[in-house]
Amino acid sequence: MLREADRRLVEIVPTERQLKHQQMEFYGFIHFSVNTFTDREWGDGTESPEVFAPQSLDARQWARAARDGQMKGLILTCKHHDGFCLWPSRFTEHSVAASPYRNGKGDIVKELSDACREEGLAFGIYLSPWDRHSPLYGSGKKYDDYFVNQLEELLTGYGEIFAVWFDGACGEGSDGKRQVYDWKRYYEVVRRLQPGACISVCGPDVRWCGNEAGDTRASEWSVVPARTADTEKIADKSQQADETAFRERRIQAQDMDLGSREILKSEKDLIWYPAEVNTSIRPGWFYHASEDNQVKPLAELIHIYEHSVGGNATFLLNIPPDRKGMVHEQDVRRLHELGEYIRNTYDRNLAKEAEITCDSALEGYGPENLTEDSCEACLRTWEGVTACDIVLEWKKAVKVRRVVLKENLRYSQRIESFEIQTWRNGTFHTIYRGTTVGYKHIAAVDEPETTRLRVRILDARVSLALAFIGIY
Ligand code: FUL
Repeated sequence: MLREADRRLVEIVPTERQLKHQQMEFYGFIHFSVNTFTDREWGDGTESPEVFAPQSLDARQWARAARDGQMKGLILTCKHHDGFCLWPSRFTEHSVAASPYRNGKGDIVKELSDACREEGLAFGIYLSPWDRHSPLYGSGKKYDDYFVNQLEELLTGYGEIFAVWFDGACGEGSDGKRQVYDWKRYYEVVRRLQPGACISVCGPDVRWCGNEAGDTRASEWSVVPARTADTEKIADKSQQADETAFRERRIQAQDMDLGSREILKSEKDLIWYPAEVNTSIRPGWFYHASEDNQVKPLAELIHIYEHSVGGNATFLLNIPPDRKGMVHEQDVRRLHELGEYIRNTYDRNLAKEAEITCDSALEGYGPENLTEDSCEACLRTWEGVTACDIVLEWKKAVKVRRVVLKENLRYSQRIESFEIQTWRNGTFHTIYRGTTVGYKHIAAVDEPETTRLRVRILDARVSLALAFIGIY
């Protein structure tokens, strides 16, 4: 049934750069700085560069571990809140150039960006706007100039950048001064120098999911009120002090629903602003030897992966290198297990072996398009047809553990509710109920044997544009 109010919702679609970013699905965070050596989470900016002394740093090892875990890119904390730069910035002395690392000749941004390219990974940068070392912090334009200079170094010296991650954390300078960031200017610099890069968190392209514990929303919408991208509000909700409790906090109840019809109906301005789920493989963002035995269990990582990538979000998992400059063997092993799980689980799409029919697809946009995983071909229905049945039938019974659905985001995000059913004793039984689909929904089911599976789309906005079905 067509609801007139839905029309303006489906007009909101991703930019090409947002679409490309969403297809990155799963990528890694590298937190590495003086904190690694002082055993802290937030440095205060007084650390001597002398402490920064990794003995056997191997960026190739980080990139290989990430690739083995099925990640498609890495984002490096080029400068964290402590202000220490992992590249020899021309605008400060507080960098690797003043450290014992490679006798002051090192450049970790270069090492990692090269390693990423060699391993076929995309490379992204994290540059903390909050800088506890710089005496310019809190001075207004002077600090902005400093920040922009550093941004320019990073955006011009290291090849293609896929993401620029601006943190919303805290913001107080050493003497209590606060900097009012010139976000507009920062964004212009990124757009000018790296037009393909998404600006995440305190930025217009990718939305912080609202917690650091890996918690996800059951219904994650990418069409949300424009005010969700307000940097002041993002900062308010970000970490205010260095505390474990914050890292463990889950999404607050009042932030669970960002994009239902109910929420959007009174909102004037809407935007496409997809979520990214960020968490660390260990309790902390930085490496602490005391956490070597607290690497997240495989089951937990699989859960987060399937509820983020498979819950209409991207997944940014932090893997912090240790003091030697290596990703610890426990983390390497866990990444390998996760990668192996993903490779094995999603290897053979049983939908390709089924006959697929749909009761209400448009001509030229039929169910035969559903096994090709792309935004080019898709299944569509007439305007006003907001429900449909897609039936898959096999000659020989199959075991089903995962059902993957994807919408064609070029037509926005439409599905509101669906069910998955299988055939038992002559009738269909519901084995799964879901709400949103968006980029991707992974449904975990446990169906021993079936010859038929039915995906029932029960409600959608205006019409349907389904890109893909995967049965595993
Ligand atoms: C937070 C920071 O304060 C943490 O140290 C970490 O970088 C995390 C990804 O973002 O806001």
